Amino acid sequence: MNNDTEKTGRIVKGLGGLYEILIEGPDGRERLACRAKGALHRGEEKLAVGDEVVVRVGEQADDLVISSLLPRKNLLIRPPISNLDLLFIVLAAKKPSPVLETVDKMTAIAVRYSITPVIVVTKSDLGEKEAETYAAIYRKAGFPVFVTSSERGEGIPPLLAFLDQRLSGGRTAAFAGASGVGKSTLMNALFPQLSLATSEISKKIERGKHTTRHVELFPLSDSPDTGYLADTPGFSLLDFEHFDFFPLADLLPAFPDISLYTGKCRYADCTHTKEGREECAVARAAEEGNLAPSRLSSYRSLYATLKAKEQKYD
Ligand SMILES: Nc1nc2c(ncn2[C@@H]2O[C@H](COP(=O)(O)OP(=O)(O)OP(=O)(O)O)[C@@H](O)[C@H]2O)c(=O)[nH]1
Ligand SMILES: [Mg+2]
Ligand SMILES: [Zn+2]
Repeated sequence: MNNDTEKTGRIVKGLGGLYEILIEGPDGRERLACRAKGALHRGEEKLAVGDEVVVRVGEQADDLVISSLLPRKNLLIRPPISNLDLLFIVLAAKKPSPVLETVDKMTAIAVRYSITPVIVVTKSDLGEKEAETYAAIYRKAGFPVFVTSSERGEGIPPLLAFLDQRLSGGRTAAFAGASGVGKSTLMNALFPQLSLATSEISKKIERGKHTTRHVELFPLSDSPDTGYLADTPGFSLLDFEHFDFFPLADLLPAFPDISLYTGKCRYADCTHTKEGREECAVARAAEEGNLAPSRLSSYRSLYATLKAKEQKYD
C-alpha cells in the first residue's frame, strides 16, 4: 500500500487494540495487521469482529490504520460480532446440559436483529434421547435444526451442505453457545484445516473451561465471495436486566412461534403471561402440544424481566 491508497476490508480478529483485516482484492486475499485511529482508537466508537472498515497507511509507512467504519447490518453484544446473517446456537445433549432459557434468549436476540437462528444439538452420542427432545422443541418453533456428534462424525455432511448453501455470496455466520458444548470441535469436524483449540469440560462441575477466548472469523474458501464463519467464546448468561438487548415492545415479534397466535386470544390486550387456556390461545397451544412449554416459560420470564425494567426507568 502507498500513502494515497485506501482499502476496504473485514475485521476477522481484534486483540489489545490490534486488528487483523482481510482484504479481497483483484490479486487475491491480503491479511493486514492494523491499529485504529481517532474516535475508533479512543474507543468512542467500538470496533467488532465482522466490521467492514477502511484501512490506509498511517504516519509511518509501515503503520496501517483503520480510518473509518462502514455501516453495520447488525451488532451483537454476546458474542461480540457484527454483520451476521446466521447465528448457529449450539447446545449439547449432555455435558453440559443446556439451559433452555438462555437458548431461547439467543433465538430471540437473533430474530430481533434480523439474523436467522439455527439450532445445533451436539454430543448426540452422549444422549440420543435428550438430543432428539431438544431438537423437537426447536423444530416445532420453526427453526432449522441439526443434530451432530463430532465424536462419531454424525450429522456433519448435512450441516456442511447447509453452510455451503447459506453462506455463499459473502454471507457471515457465527457459532455461539455455552462453554464446552463443542463449538470449536464441531468447526474442526466441518473444516479440518481450521485446527482450533478445544479442551475437555471440567469433570467436577461439568462445565466448559472457556477454551476459546476471542471471536475469530474464518473465510471458508479462497474465492473472493467466500462465506465467513466465526468461532466465539462460550458464555453462560444473557442478562436482560443489565444489558439492553431490546425493549419489551420487541419481545413478542422475537418469538415467532408465539406471535403466531396474535389476535387469537379472547382479549386483544392479552399478554400471554398469566391468562389460562380459556382466554389465551398461546396457553392453549402449549397445553395441546403445539408450543413447547419451555418456549412459553422463557417468553414469560423475559416478559417479566423487561416489564420490571421498563417500570423501573419510567
Ligand atoms: N462425546 C462428545 N464429546 C464432544 C463432542 N463435541 C465436543 N466434545 C468434547 O467436548 C469438549 C469441549 O469441546 P470444545 O469444542 O472445546 O467446546 P467449546 O464449545 O468450543 O467451548 P469454549 O471454547 O470454552 O466455548 C471437548 O473435550 C470435546 O472433545 C461430541 O460430539 N461428543
Ligand atoms: Mg471453543
Ligand atoms: Zn394470549
